[in-house]
Amino acid sequence: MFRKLLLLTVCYLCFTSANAQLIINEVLYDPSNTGLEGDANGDGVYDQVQDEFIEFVNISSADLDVSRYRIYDHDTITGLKTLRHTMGYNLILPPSGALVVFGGGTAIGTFGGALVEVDLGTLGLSLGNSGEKIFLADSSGNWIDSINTNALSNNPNESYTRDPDISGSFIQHGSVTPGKLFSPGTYINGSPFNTQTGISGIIKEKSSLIFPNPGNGEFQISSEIQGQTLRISNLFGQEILKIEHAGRNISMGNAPEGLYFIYAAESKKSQVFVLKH
Ligand SMILES: [Ca+2]
Ligand SMILES: [Ca+2]
Ligand SMILES: [Ca+2]
Repeated sequence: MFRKLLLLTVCYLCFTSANAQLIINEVLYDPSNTGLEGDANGDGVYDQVQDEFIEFVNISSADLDVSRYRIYDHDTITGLKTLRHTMGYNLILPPSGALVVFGGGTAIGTFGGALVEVDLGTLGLSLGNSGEKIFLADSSGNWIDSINTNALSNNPNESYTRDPDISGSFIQHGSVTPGKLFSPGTYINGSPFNTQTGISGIIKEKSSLIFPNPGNGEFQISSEIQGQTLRISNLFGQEILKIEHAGRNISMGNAPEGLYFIYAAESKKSQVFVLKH
């Protein structure tokens, strides 16, 4: 009987704004606590907060800037919406590109080339296992999408995903692919949504806003973004440097070696670059 229930398409309550370009496609609010079954972020540790995730997909036909989009849930006690996560800067999703937000920890894996965010707070996304309403808002606070997990709340120990992806109703992931409990950043079958999504895709754009790249901390920027406000962030969306009226030369100071995004606000130009010391 239980299995039969799993196979039923679950009725759910959600709204999607008529103009929504970003939709909720998969939610893991109750990762399995059996061994490492629930280790969705791939860091080798099960954590009921850190391994929660929400997967979003850009359903528009154009690049979508999802910087500073926000995730809320509905507090059943106060009746108020509670902010759970604010996206970082420089998050540009191509058409059909996916974005995954994990509750915490370290996201280890390719996740289909999706953009990946990790919440840095101790509470993570705090997705309730007993049902709640989860909301997505854009950077201006407009409500974009939501999902009501009350109809889904049966301690599933796996994600709920749209089936078919993007257009379908939410059902338990393992009822589509037995034994596969979630698919952050990919279709249910593991295929990437858009291979041009994420860091590898951005690098392939061959943008040359900053050079030399890789560099050793002292860079020059192209004339097309000079004079603009530049934001430089790490791969977790944390802004580490903001430069207003940028001149030709920029210094990364004591920033550690790694990959960074540079984002020019006025022209909405962005590029990944590598800092080496
Ligand atoms: Ca939870
Ligand atoms: Ca984990
Ligand atoms: Ca998925």
